Amino acid sequence: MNLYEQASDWMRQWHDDPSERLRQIKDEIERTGTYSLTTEELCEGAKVAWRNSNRCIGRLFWQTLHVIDARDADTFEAVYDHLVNHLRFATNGGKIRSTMTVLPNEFKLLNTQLIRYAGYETPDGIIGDPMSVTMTKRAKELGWVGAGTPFDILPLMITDGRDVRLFELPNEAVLEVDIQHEDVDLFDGRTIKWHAVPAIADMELEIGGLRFTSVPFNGWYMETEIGARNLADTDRYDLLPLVGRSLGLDTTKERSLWRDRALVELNIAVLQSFERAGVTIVDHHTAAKQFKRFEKNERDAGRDVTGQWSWLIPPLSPATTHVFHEHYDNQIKTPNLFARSGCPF
Ligand code: HEM
Ligand code: NRG
Repeated sequence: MNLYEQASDWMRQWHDDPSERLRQIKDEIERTGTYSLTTEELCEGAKVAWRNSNRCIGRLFWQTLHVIDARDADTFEAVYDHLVNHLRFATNGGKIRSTMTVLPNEFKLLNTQLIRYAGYETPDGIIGDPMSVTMTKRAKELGWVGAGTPFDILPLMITDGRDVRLFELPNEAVLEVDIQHEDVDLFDGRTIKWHAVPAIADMELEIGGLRFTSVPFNGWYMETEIGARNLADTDRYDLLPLVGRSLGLDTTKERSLWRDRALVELNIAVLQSFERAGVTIVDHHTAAKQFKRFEKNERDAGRDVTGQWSWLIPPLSPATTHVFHEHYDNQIKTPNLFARSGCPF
């Protein structure tokens, strides 16, 4: 499809009578080779892009996305201000709001998420998040000096294609939650925490054939993302052996299922801690039920539900949710969110 056909496909999805708008777009494409979206078209497109995100179990709430049109930001400082304001608005003291900020394509973020913990290679192994080792090296090359704790927040790295500039996030804009189990000290006195807001910064938004390459967005966490992956994976914080020992489990025999028991208690600790701190989080059973309502809503609206099964199933007790027993068609509809096409480094 050429650009006009893609524009036409999108305008027909939501305008009752798109003919006048399509005439304008045709004219604009003939004159300039491209066209621009109104703020309303952009905001609606972003919501539909979430609705079409096949890997996302949180899509019931697609209509509640807050979209901030920041396409007019024209300096590094303006971009940085928008990003900090995004985090403040989205965090909302713990009552998390699903938010997307659309920045101009001239500026790109090198970060994969607005908030990520650094990972340092040391002779005694990695300190912090192993997933961030490359990003941390890049920040250090640019002059950043981290404190060296397991939970140092990486600075934002913003580029305009020529320069890369570093910006520290203000502490007050980054809400964090101490992870503590109500009944057991799972971490032998160590401080383990996670940030409240997952804010993906490395995906591109496509609407009507146009690509928006700097569109950080967030919702809230499902507990398994933290408790069954970030803190548990052997190539992330790898905490299951410590948790297993703290629970007094026999970690010498696989058939004691100590990993599985440790995983459940770690996920309980994540849920209890976020709840205690007044920070929005969803457990995987509730998320699956919400996703079932989304599937029904979509069918009722006359739309086919698309999904990517291997991403939709939760990594903890998947077969206890309906998602595991369902088949999903992974057809890609647009508008949608796509992995970043070019490397911004
Ligand atoms: C992926 C939950 C909001 C778009 C995911 C995943 C989960 C999830 C559990 C899988 C992540 C993984 O395995 O790493 C939620 C919840 C939300 C939410 C609980 C609460 C409101 C949003 C919003 C958007 C979105 C607001 C976009 C506007 C996506 C996309 C992916 C995804 C594009 C795939 C990411 C990738 O390919 O790496 N979501 N989500 N989600 N979600 Fe959501
Ligand atoms: N697993 C990643 C985050 C991926 C997206 N998850 C969400 N998205 N909940 C992690 O940081 O653990 N969201 O927009 O809410």
